[in-house]
Amino acid sequence: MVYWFLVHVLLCIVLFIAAWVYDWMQTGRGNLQAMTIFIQTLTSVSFIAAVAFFGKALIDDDGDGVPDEFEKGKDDRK
Ligand SMILES: [Ca+2]
Repeated sequence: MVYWFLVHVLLCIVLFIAAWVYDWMQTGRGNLQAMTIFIQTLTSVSFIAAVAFFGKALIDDDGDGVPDEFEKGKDDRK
């Protein structure tokens, strides 16, 4: 599920850049306003926090398919 979300986000970023380049080629000039908003979004606090969260969620040391971040507290209940 984490991988699916990451692939989805990456696909959207690649799609945006591809569409932006296509628009540049079609109109002859880059849409700097759209690119500025795109860069602002990528460097926003919430996006950085999301990337950090998914980076953590990808760590699964015991290999049971459940990210270790989501297993926190599980051992306490035993
Ligand atoms: Ca695990």
